Amino acid sequence: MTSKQNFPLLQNDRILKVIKGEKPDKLPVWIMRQAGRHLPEFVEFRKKHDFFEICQTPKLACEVTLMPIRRYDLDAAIIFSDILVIPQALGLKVEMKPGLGPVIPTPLTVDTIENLHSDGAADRLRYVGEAITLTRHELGGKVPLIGFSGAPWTLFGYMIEGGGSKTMSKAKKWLYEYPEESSKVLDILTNVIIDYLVIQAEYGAQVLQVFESSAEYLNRHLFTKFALPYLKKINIEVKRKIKEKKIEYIPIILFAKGGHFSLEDQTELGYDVLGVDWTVEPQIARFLTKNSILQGNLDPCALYAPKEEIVKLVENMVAGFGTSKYIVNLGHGIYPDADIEKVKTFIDAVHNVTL
Ligand code: 1CP
Repeated sequence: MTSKQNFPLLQNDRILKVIKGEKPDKLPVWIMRQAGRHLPEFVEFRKKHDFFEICQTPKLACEVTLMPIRRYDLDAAIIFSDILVIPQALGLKVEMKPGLGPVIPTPLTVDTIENLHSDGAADRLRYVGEAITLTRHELGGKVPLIGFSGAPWTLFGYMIEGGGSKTMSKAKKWLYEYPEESSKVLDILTNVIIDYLVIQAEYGAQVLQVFESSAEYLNRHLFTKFALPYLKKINIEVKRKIKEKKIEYIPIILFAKGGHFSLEDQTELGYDVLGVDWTVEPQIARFLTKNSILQGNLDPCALYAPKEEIVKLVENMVAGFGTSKYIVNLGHGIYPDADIEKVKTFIDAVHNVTL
C-alpha cells in the first residue's frame, strides 16, 4: 500500500491560511459536490462503474476526486465517497438508484437497532482512508484534501426513512415517540463517525467536514436535543484522538444545511469553520457567529445566471461576508446540470476579488 508519510509538499495553502487566521493571497474557494454529476467525465465514468464500487476502490475514488481539480482552479479537493457509507458499514444495505439517489430497502426499525454492527464499523471504512492516502500522493501537493462524514442526525434520518425525504417525518416521529431509542442510535452513529474521521486524518486528510445536511427538518429545540450534543462530542473527541495519536492538528468544518436557527449555538461547539447555507444573508451570518470563520454560501442556482450576473453576485456575497475569515463555497451542493463555463466564472470571480 502507498505510504501514509512523505506526502508531497502543499503548494496551495489558502484554505489552511484562512483557518489559521492568516491572510491568503487570494480568497479560497471549493464547491460542495464538486466531484460529481455535473462533470461530463464523471457521467462517462459512472457508465462503467457502480457508485459504491468507485467509493470502495481507492484507484477509482482517487480518479474521480481529481476530475474537478484537473478542470478548475479550485483551492481544495474533497475525497469521493458518500455520507451513506456509514449506514452501510453498520450493516444496512444501501443502493444508489439512478435519478433517485440512495435507497435503503430495509430501513432501521426500533426492533432492529440491536442488529447494527457497530463493532469494527469504522475499520470497515478503511478503504476511504486508502483512497485518501493515494489521492494525497496523486495530488502532488497541488491543493489540500478534505475528508468528510455525515453527521448523526442526518444519517439517522436516511437510515429510518430508507432514503431521502421531503419531510423526514418518519425519523422525526422517532424523536417524539422513541426519544431513548433515538439517542441510542445517535450515540452509536457518533462513535462510528468519530473513529471514521480519525481514520481519515490518519490516512492523510488535511481538513475534515461534517455534513449535517438535514438540519433544516428540525427546530431549535429538537436540534439542541438531538443534534448539538453529538456534534459537540464529534469535534472534541476527533481532536483529542488525533492529538493522542500524534497526528498534526486537523481543522473541522461543520455544515448544517438549513440550520440558520442554530447558527449562534453552533459557535459554541468549537468547530474551526461554520458552513452557511444559501438562505442566510451573509451579514446576518456574521452577526450571529461573531468571530467565526465562515464558509459559503452562493445559491447553487445562481450558476444558472448570465456570467456578468454571477460575477456581481459573488462580489455582493463577498462584500457581505468581508474578505477575512472567509472561505467561499456554494450554499449547498452543486446541481447536476450546472454549466462548466459558469462554474469557471464563479471560481475566477472569487479569485479576482482584491484582498
Ligand atoms: O464532490 C464531492 O463533494 C464528493 C462526493 C460526495 C459528497 C461529499 C458525494 C458523491 N456525496 C457527498 C455527500 C452527501 N451525500 C450528502 C451531504 C451533502 C449534501 O447535503 O448534499 C448527502 C445528503 C448525500 C446523500 C446523497 N447521495 C444524495 C441526496 C439524496 C437525497 O434525496 O437526500 C444523493 C443524490 C447521493 C448520491 C451521490 N453522492 C455523490 C454523487 C456523485 C452522487 C450521485 C449518484 C450517482 O453518481 O449516481
